[in-house]
Amino acid sequence: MNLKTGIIIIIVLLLTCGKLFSQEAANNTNNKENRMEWWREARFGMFIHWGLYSVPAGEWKGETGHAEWIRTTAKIPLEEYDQLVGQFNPVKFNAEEWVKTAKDAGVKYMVLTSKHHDGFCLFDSKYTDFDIMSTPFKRDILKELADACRKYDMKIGWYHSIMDWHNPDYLPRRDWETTRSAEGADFNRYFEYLKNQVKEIITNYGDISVLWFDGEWESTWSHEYASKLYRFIRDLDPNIIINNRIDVYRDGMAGISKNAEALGDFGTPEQEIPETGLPGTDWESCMTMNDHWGYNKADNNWKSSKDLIYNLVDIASKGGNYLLNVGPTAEGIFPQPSIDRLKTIGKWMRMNGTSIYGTQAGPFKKQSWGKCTQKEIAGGTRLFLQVFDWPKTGKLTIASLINEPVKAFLLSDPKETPLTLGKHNGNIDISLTGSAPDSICSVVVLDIKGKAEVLDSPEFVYKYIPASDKVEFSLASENKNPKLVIYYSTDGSVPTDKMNAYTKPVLTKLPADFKAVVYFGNRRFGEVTGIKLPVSFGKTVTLKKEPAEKYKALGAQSLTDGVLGSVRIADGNWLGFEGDDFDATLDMGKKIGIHSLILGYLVSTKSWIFEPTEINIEYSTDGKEFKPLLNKKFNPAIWKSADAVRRYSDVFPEVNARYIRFVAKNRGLCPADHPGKGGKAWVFVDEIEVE
Ligand code: FHN
Repeated sequence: MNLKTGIIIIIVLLLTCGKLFSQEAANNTNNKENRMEWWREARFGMFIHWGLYSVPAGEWKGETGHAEWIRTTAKIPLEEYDQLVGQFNPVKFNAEEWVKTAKDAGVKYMVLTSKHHDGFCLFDSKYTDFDIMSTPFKRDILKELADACRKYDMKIGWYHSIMDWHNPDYLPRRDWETTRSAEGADFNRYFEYLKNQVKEIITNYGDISVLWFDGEWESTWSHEYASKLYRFIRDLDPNIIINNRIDVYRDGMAGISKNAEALGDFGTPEQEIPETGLPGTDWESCMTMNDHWGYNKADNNWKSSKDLIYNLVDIASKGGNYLLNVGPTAEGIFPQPSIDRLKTIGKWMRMNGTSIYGTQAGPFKKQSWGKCTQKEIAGGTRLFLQVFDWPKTGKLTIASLINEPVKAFLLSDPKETPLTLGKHNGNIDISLTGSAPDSICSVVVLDIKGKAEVLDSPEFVYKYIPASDKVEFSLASENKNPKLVIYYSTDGSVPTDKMNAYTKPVLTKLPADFKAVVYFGNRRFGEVTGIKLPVSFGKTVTLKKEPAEKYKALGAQSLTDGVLGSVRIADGNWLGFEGDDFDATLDMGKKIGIHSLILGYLVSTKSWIFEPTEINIEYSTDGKEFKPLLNKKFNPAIWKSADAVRRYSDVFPEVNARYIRFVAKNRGLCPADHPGKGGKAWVFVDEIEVE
């Protein structure tokens, strides 16, 4: 064969392979769109954590804080834990009852732990005796549940843990299992065991819709193993939906894969809901009803039905699925508090489920009254306005929507009686006579022309310019809409289209009172936005002691960045001090007259964060000699309070100062009548404001 012919053959082969590869990639994408269709419609699933750990029900040798992790958290030797096999006899288990309870709650799919980290299998496995058939119960739970699901048109999936604390070939051992040798352990052999059992659970029980992997975080698991397992499963069932925990790229509890090659059909936020939607990403927030996944008889910290419905609505409004967990008892029944909540959710879903099922994320970043989902309809869009706070004014205002409204009615009104529509400042007003149809969340339907188009209020960023001791306001993102004009003011007056049109960053002196408003054409649109910044904004703060590594925000500069922390302790704004006082000195850069100040702090006693026992403030012109300015003492005995962001503020006769020293004294230890008795107490501080 001459060189030319050889080259031609190679080119043809490359082109053919390339075509085949792109065809396969295209097929896989099409497959994914097809297999995800029901899941995206479903929006609401039930997680079930059940196994040997349900027998101790969270208690071991007097400690009651355990659950499905009990073998590890209570450091139970294998032989002792295996005794539970003889005690697991869920005589009250009735798969049809479970499925009917789920269906009545509006659940569209169920995911049961076929095997959790402890390695115990709720199914009859050929590859181990550490399974349900070795218990007095001797019935295949997966079979009974799968059959019941099919009978009631419920999708079924299995949670399956990669990590396995029982199989001798799984590595690593628990660090406290010092007497359980890893000699002879062969992880590749464990991988074969894992594949064999995955094949059992997805081929022995009819059509299985979801594989929910977990326990993928240990060093022995890898993208290579994940790829082999993924290929193995896809060859067995191209339509089964697989979560991203088959692979190793999940970003912790936020649950979203942070790598383009990550395998899995959906992300898995755990015990949290993303701040915003994640366009183009399928995701499902899995959450407990109380504080444990597996049954814990002492855990009565149940979320209210209102909390659970809020979560369901919030998640759907961001385009995600809600996988709500139930931890059945060792007898095989759902805890009554779970049943009660599921009933309340079901009642709400029977009236309002069309605002959840088959919807997409709403078009708004935020609406003050609640959440929103949307569905495409002929000639336009149907918005489901999920109202948590029923307007006392009788008027529901929909800000920043450009579309023409067509009609509105209460979802609870079978006659769809039209509600009166009005407009002001570019907002749409819907008149709501009478009381809220639902005490938790009432749904107003708003049909609009075309695809929802939202004009969010302009987002300004601001930064301190030390050289000029001024602040610069600039748009957070370029304004791409030529019909949109932003007007602003820097003296606190309400901007109109007769004043400053924003064309470039605005430099203004401190204190600043910056306001902006959007005009669309000649119409004002949405609300006036803005921020007030004190003379202390951007100024340097020196800390006597650095905050704890875990709660250091952006360091001292967080204290004058104009952003006050929230009740979410991990919101990245707080400076946290464990056992130590907060002691900081603000440098105003020059001597100025001051007459008032604010110091923000957080109270969250369940997180051991308490009110300071004393706030002491001094001032100085030279940074050496300080004079007393303010002192506030608090009563450490009165520590019980709801979570709150507090601001100690005071005014005083004007003094000349360059340096102001703030000390917030830490109580030191948790109170004797606090669960953390004797543990180190925290002080959380944010945002110093001086005028
Ligand atoms: O360790 C497990 C835990 O027991 C539970 O199964 C949750 C549910 O998603 N997943 C792991 C913790 O992230």
